Amino acid sequence: MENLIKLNQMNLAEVAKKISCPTYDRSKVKAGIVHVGIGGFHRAHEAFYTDQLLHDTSVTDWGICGVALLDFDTKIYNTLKAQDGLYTLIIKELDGTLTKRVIGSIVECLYAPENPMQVIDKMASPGIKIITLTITEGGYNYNEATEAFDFENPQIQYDLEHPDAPKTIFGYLTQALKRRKAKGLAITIQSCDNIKGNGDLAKRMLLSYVEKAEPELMAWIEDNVSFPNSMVDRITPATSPVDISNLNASSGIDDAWPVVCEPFHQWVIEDEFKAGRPAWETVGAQFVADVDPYEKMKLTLLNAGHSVLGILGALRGYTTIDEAVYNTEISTFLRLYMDEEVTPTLSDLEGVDLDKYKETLLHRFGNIYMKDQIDRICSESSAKFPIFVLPTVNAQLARQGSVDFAALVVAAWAIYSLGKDENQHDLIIKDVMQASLAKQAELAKENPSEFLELESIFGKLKTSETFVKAFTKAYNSISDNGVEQSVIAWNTSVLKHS
Ligand code: CS2
Repeated sequence: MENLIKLNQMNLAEVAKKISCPTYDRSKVKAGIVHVGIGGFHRAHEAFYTDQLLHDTSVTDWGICGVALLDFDTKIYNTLKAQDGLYTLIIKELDGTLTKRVIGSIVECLYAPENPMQVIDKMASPGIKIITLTITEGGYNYNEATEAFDFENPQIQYDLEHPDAPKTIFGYLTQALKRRKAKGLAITIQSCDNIKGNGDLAKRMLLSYVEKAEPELMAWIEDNVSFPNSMVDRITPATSPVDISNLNASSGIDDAWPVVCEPFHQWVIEDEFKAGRPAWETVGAQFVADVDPYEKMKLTLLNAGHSVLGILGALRGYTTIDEAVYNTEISTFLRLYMDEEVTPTLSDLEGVDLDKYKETLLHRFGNIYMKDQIDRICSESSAKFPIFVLPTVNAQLARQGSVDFAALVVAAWAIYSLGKDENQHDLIIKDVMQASLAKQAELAKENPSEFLELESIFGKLKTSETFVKAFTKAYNSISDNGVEQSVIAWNTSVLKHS
């Protein structure tokens, strides 16, 4: 297309004639935050909140330095670098309107594989007060079976041997903290991943590594580094080529990688910041003493809800989440799962209208303009199920509540792991444990509970007779009758009693 204006700092005044842009002076904004993991979610969430803050107030010391940590992140780094950290956020409203805005809060970008020391120095510099992380659920290197840090991971072993050129977040943080200790500079490390007690886990995993790598840092970290827990929320599908071409054709700008998201956004954070923090509450974040109830609610209802729709929908041959929602049997199944199995485990949510929350979730999932990819939702399910679904199963087993709906979802995942949907089309499975999942899925054809042998996912679940029975029944039902008929049978079994 001709005459598109490239989105970058030099062209910002021209771009601003076409699309809403930052009006604050970006050249005065200094990075006070290093953020690791500059994927879509960070750019739709923390960077969005921070952009609003820079907009609405006169602060200049809370810009973001975005770090691409993995080789895999080359493309996003190159794109953001070429655009001086600028990108368009496209909010897909429920009525189909697109609200577009150029976000300016990422004022620096670094690519760790190219120059690890530059990243360590940046993390250790006095201007940086917070390091935030979106490194995915699997990124914390936690092994569900041993309930501990996974020292077997070859990358961790590499980092222990190459402290000055690490590859993992643990190597980077340890070296940065070593330098901060020498300068007496406290800091906050804030996880923004979907994990219950994300700050606590980040701390526990980091300390496990530090104890081996630099034990003399342990006491200093206890006193000088805080790890607030937080709940983060905004559905952010992967940007599609159509999103990019529509934006550029309609606005006349050339943005190589905009981000698309839903209008809803929420951020609940524990107020534990060792070196100060931005006033994110002025732009809608909530600071609370205990984030646990919010996180539990979000992970077990929203994220688990996604996995339910994703796995069942994938087997039915759907490609987007809204397709699964508009299959009323599947959405009824989801609602019953939420009501019958999740809600009884969420007893301590003071002041939250759970019914309204669940209702809102179904509307959010049903946003037909989002086209949220089922592939995205099902990817890395081996890291997601232990956080999103299995805590509900364990809590229900402990209180002798029903696990039938959860068991059907886990059974559907076992069948999904065979790699074909119900129309015999290949499924694209992206999972670091794909090989083991496929192997157990094959064995499960003979004996369904073989799938539960994957201890790093399921822990001791295979020893629960109740769960194994429910799982086997569900597995056989899906194998014999398909997802739709099974879901109908499960729904009916609850509805006829109510
Ligand atoms: C999704 C999340 O990855 C997933 O499975 O459930 O990415 C979800 O969209 C976000 O957590 C929403 O806040």
